Order: sequence, then C-alpha cells, then structure tokens
Amino acid sequence: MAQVTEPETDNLGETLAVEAGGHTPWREYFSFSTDHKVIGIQYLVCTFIFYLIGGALATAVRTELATPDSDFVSRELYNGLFTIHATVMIFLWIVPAGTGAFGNYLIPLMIGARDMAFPRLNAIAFWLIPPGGILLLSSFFVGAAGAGWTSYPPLSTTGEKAGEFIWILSVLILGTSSILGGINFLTTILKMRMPGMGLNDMPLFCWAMLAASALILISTPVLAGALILLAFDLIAGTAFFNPMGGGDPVVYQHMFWFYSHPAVYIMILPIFGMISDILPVHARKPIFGYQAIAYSSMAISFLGLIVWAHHMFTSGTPGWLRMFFMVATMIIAVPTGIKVFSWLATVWGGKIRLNSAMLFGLGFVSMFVIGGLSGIMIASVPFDIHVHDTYFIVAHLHYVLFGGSVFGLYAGIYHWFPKMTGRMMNEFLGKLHFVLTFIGFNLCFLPMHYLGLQGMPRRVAEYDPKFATVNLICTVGSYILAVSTFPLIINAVWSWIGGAKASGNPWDALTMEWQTASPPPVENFIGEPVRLTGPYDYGMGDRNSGIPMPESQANTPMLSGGPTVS
Ligand code: HEM
Ligand SMILES: [Cu+2]
Repeated sequence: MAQVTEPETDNLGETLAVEAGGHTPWREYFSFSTDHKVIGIQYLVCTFIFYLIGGALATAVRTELATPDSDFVSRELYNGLFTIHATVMIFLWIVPAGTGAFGNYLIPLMIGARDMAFPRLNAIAFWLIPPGGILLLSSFFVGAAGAGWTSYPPLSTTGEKAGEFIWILSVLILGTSSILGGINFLTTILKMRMPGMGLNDMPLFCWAMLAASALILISTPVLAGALILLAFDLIAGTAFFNPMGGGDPVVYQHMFWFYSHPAVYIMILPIFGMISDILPVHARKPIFGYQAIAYSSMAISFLGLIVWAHHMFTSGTPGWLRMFFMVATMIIAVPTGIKVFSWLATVWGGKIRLNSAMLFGLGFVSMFVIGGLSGIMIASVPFDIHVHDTYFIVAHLHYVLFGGSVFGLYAGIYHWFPKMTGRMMNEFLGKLHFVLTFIGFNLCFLPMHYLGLQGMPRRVAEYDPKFATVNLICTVGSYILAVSTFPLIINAVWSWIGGAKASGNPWDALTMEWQTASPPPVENFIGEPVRLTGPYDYGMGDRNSGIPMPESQANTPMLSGGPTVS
C-alpha cells in the first residue's frame, strides 16, 4: 500500500492532500495490486515495453524493404515479422494502452470514485496481458504465424500450424482481457460517479470510454468466436471456413471485421477523449461543443458497428451491398468531423501553451486528419478496388494508428505524467521527442501513399526495383522514428526519479483528477471529493485573462448544471 511521503509546503492550498497522498513503493508495481492507479501504470509500462518490441519488429521489416531484394531475412521470417509486428502493436499496445492504462488511471479519479467497480476483475484483466504477449512472441521459436494480423483462411489454415495456433491462443487471451476491462469501465462510469455528477458533467474522456467499452462488449466476443472456429479448422479437421468441406472463408472475414473495424474505434475513441481533455487545458479555453463531442462518440460507436464490410469490397460482395457499406462508412466522417472542428474551435484564439503535451495534441489532430481523408478515399468502392492490398492501405492505416493513436497516447503521457508520478517531465526532451517523431513518421509513411498509387503491393519482401528510392526514404524515416523513442524513455525514467516536484495541479486544470495530490493518495481523495466547477470552465472568473477562476471564487461552489460552452 502507498506510503506517506514527506509533507510538502510549497503548495499552500494542498498541504492536506499532499500529506496524505504518497508515492507507491516500487515493489507495489510488481504485485497483484487492486488499486486502479497501480494497475493503470502497470498497463502503461507493460504495453510500452511491448510497443518497443513491436517497433523493433517494424524496424526489421523496414530494413528488409530498404532494398528490392529479399536479402535481410527469409521470406517466411518476413511474413512472421510483419504479422507479429501488427498483432503486437494492436493487441498489446494501442488497445490496452488507450483503454487499460489511461482508462484505469483516469476514470475513477475523473468521476470522484475511490476505485473501479470491480477491483479484482481489474487486476485479472491486466495480468492476462504479460502471459498473452509472451506467448505471442514465443511463436517465433516454432515458426511465427505468417498470415497477417487478419489471419484469413485458407492461408492461415494451410501454413505454419504451430505458430498460427499460438497466435490464435494469445489473441483469445488478449481479447478476454479487453472484455473484462470493458465490463469494468461500463459499470464504473454508470454506477460510481460522485453524487451530483450527471453524465453531462463528466469529462469527455469518460464519454469516450463509455462508447469504447460498449464497442468492446458487443464486438470482441465475435472475434473470439471466429478464432475458436478457426482453431478447430486448424487442428481438428473441421471445415467451418474450408469450401472443400462445405465451409466458407468469407464467413471468417465477416466475423473478423465485425470485430476489427470497431476495434479501430476501440483504439481511437479513448484517444479522442484524451485530446478533448488536453486541448482546453493548454489552450486555456472551455471546450467548444461539449455535447456535440460527447454524443458524436456514441454516434461513432454505433456507426462503427455497421460498416465492417468496407474491408471486403473485393471479396465478392454484391454491388448493392457495397453501396450500403460505402455510404455508411462515409457517414462516419460526419461525427468525426464534428470532433475535429470542435477541437479547432477550442484552440482557436486560446492562450496556447506550446508544451510537449500540446504539441503532440495538435500533432495528433493534423495527422489524424490526413488518415481520415485517405479513409474517405478508400471508402469509395472504385478507388478501393484500385488500391486494395497496396501500400496506400499501409499508409492510411499508419496515419490513423500511429498519427492518430500513438501521437495521442504521447500527448496523454506528457499531460498526466505529473499526476501519475508527482514529477514534471523535461520539456526540452519532450520537444525533441516531438520533432523527431513528427519528421520520422511523415518521412516513413507519407511516401507510402505514392507507392500504393503506383501499385506496390503490401505484405511482400521483394518488389520492383523502380520503387527502390522511395522505399529507402521510408526506411530512413523508420530509423528516425525508432531513434525518437529514446528521448521519451530517458525523459520518463529520469523525470520519475529526479524530475521537479509537481504540485497537485501543475496545469491549472479543472477536471477532478487534478483536485487531489500528485500522485493521489490511496483512495484518491481525502474526505468527500467536491466538485467546484464544470470540467471546462476556463476563464469563467475573468474571461479575458484566459486563466481559471481566481482562488477566492474557486472555493465557492458555483456550478451545478452542465459544463459551460461559450
Ligand atoms: C503503433 C503503431 C503501429 C501500428 C498499430 C501498426 C500496425 C500495423 C498493421 C496493422 C500492419 C499490417 C498491414 C498489413 O497487414 O498489410 C502493419 C504493417 C507494417 N508496419 Fe506497422 N504499425 C505501427 C507502427 C509501425 C512503425 C513505427 C513502422 C515503421 C517503422 C511500421 C512499419 C510497418 C510496415 C513496413 C508494414 C508493412 C508490412 C507489409 O505490408 O509487408 N509500423 N503495421
Ligand atoms: Cu474498417
């Protein structure tokens, strides 16, 4: 359990909270703790380690692609590398880091609760991750699965059987973890809010987690079903997906994408929520369009469930059905656009603090817009048929998953690090991290749009020499991207040990997690948490100053209704 640290006196208003708050001893992070804050940090550190492994695999993939010949690794190993790279990045980094790490750490604090609704279930959900991940990586020793992270039959059922089976098992374990987490978030948000906090008084991150959790509960079991049937086909000789025995491989694709399209929103919705909470703080302005952002999360969640077959335009889907999925997919641009314009209106004219958190937040918005635009392009059937299975798709998915998700996760790390550790991060290293990431990322993935339009296929270890120069540029970009993680790692370790002490509320933010000590005491708040303002009432005291209410006003509870949108 957390220990009491030396009392601090530098922050007058907080002495009480700081005295009772405390730093968690190291061994606590290696124990089966049920404290949501410990579990959140366990998730963050553990998934970050997997991210580094996934990144190393990506670097190997790009090294192979630096030249047109297959000279760095064998073709089989290449298939294993990009398959495990993609699986690690999705199931062991973005999904668990967005939901498990930030969801766990922030949700109870933001709604004024003492912990998650089911603390032990929470610990179980986390402790499925390390074994699931290690199992997945161990598949390299038996010949890793090489059918891509989609694992379509018949390729997946006729290739490397042991590796494929391990892949199925580990994804099932990781999916189970995600479902257990989803149940917990849904219950916590709906049942554990502090007295007087309605749904419309919650920070937008909570709304986003509500939408993401609903998606997890509806769609992940379908993936589990598909994988179990696939496992039977693989090892027991059944023919659910094998036409020779009366099965249909396209059924697998339907089941797979019924999960995996929503999975994109399971990854991105928590990030949307984080950005909606980060931008107003560092722009010193109320969020623009609170309700529009909140409800657009729900709309995205619903629409996300009915568009899966846009991944199957070339799978013999009949024309009339393709029209439905094309239109439904394009409609998702509406709620997404609402969010983007609300963010722009939020920062517009604000007193912007261009610190690392804000740089990554703004970087997220711009990179995500590029990914969104190429998304609308490939939603259109004729264009998709043209670029299907080319590098255009690889470019698009990385703009969404790296530009959209990883930039947002980075913003979240810089923003909430002081809360989690009680220490400030170094701004110089943070900015260096941003610049390297931004350059490396765009150098690596922007040219892939061109490669795709020119017809370079994805998932190949060798390619036409006419693509050599552009591929070399991409590979250089990927090395810069790999280097870019060092300033972050150095910064995080160094700041955690010896960074400047953070006050309870170093950013002058208004959401509940900043109204307690950094790091928060064991049960989050000393006494009953009190909500003094809405989550985004910046500048209510003096509209022109762009700073939150003066201390005198902040102590008088002044807001009982929803957040003010002005
Ligand atoms: C969190 C970040 C990332 C995610 C979620 C991610 C996800 C994916 C996914 C899903 C694929 C599969 C595409 C397919 O099946 O054809 C893939 C492939 C690939 N990734 Fe990543 N990736 C990430 C980061 C990176 C980075 C940093 C690099 C480069 C350094 C990279 C390089 C590649 C390459 C070159 C392929 C193509 C493999 C091929 O088609 O042969 N990825 N990635
Ligand atoms: Cu999709």
